This record gives sequence, structure tokens and C-alpha cells, in this order.
Amino acid sequence: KNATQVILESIKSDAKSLAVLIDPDKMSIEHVEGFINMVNTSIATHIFVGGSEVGEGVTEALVIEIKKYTKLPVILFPGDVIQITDKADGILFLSLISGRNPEYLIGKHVEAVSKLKQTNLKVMPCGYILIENGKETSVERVSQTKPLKRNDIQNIVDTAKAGELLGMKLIYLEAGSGATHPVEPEIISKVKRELNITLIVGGGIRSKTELESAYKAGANLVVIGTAFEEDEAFFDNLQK
Ligand code: 1GP
Repeated sequence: KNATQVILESIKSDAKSLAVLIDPDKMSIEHVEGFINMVNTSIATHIFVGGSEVGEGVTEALVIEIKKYTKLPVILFPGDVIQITDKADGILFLSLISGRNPEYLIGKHVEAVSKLKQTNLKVMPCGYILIENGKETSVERVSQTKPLKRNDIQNIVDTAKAGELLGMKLIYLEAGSGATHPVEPEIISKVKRELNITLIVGGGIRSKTELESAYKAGANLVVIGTAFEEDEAFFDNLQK
């Protein structure tokens, strides 16, 4: 099975997948080998690479290094067009549908096309929904958009459904990197109930209990970054 097939199957299936998010801004090249070795022994199924503020060329160098040590699919989770590199397997083509900033709804995507045409990246259209978690997140700051209110669940559900009806293959409920409160299970389950496509959940998940409750509520793929950045011993709880 090649990486692209693995990605496709993970999109279609109801599997409980875990993506480890690596922010190129925070991971040094020297540290990649040791870190990826820990990822390999864990239950992680995907590696996401991306951040809100990353310089030119940094992502590509990091992806090349990651690929040396793992067979897991490496998916770009880009905050900007400059993070596109054909060294990865796929890209989440994120439209920030919780916001009303045309740049992040369609502008960046138009800009990305000429770059994507030069790659073999598997492009995965994804409705990206930012949900308030109590403090301002970097997505909010960089995109100049407001998150959806966490007590207006109907609006969150309708936003996710609108993404599906527009043809998106994935919906990503995002509390924001380092969020104090992850997306609540009640929100996950109500969105999942209405949705016929794969549901990704991330932001602020720091324990195995929170991970499991996200799966139980209906998340198909959970993304964790900060918990690994802050304490690599977290991998010990997530062994295969
Ligand atoms: C951020 O959802 C991801 O975009 C992961 O968030 O860094 O809080 O795990 P954390």
C-alpha cells in the first residue's frame, strides 16, 4: 500500500486515526529523528505538518527529514501558500468556513493552484471550522476571523453541513493550537450525527481521556500537537 492509498482509506473509513502535528516553526531538523521514532512506536496513523507562521523553505526541509524515518503518510496542514511542497504525500486544502475573510475562503486557494499543479500531492478539500475556546488563537489572529460560538451548536452543525454540501471531503473542528478547552464532545457528536463525511477534531487535546472522548463522540481523526511539544512523555500513554 502506498501512502496515497492509506490517506484515501483513512478518509473513507470509520477508523479512529491520530495525527501528530508538527509545527515547522517549533521543530528543529536535529530533533526530527528522535521525535519521529517516538511517533513510530505510538498509535499515530498520520503526520501533519504546518503552522500559522512559517518561513519560506522551512516546511520542505522538515518534510524531507521526516520522510527519512517514517512510512506514515505526511500531510500538509498549511497556514499559507508558501508551505506547499511536493515532498509530502497530501495536503489539506482548507477553507476557513467559520470565517468571512475571502482570502481564507478562496483567495489563498486560487494562489495555490499554480504551485499544486507542479506537485503530485493528494489534495483533500476540507472545511475548517474554528470554535471559540476562551482565548484568542493564532488562527484567529492570522486569519482575522472570529470563531463560532461554542454554545451555538446549531450554527456549528449547519456550517459543517454546508461544507459537505459544497463537496468538501473532510470537516475539521478546530479549537486552536494550545486551546485551553478542546472541542466539546457534545459539539462533536451533534456535528457527526448530521455529517456523511470524515470528521477531524483538534486543538487543546492533552490527555488520553480527552482523546478517547473525542473518538467516542464521533471524531474519525484527532490531531494533537502541543501536548507532544510540551512533554514527549505523552507518547508513553499512546503506545501501540
Ligand atoms: C492545531 O488542532 C491542532 O491546529 C492541534 O492543536 O496543538 O492544541 O494539539 P494542539
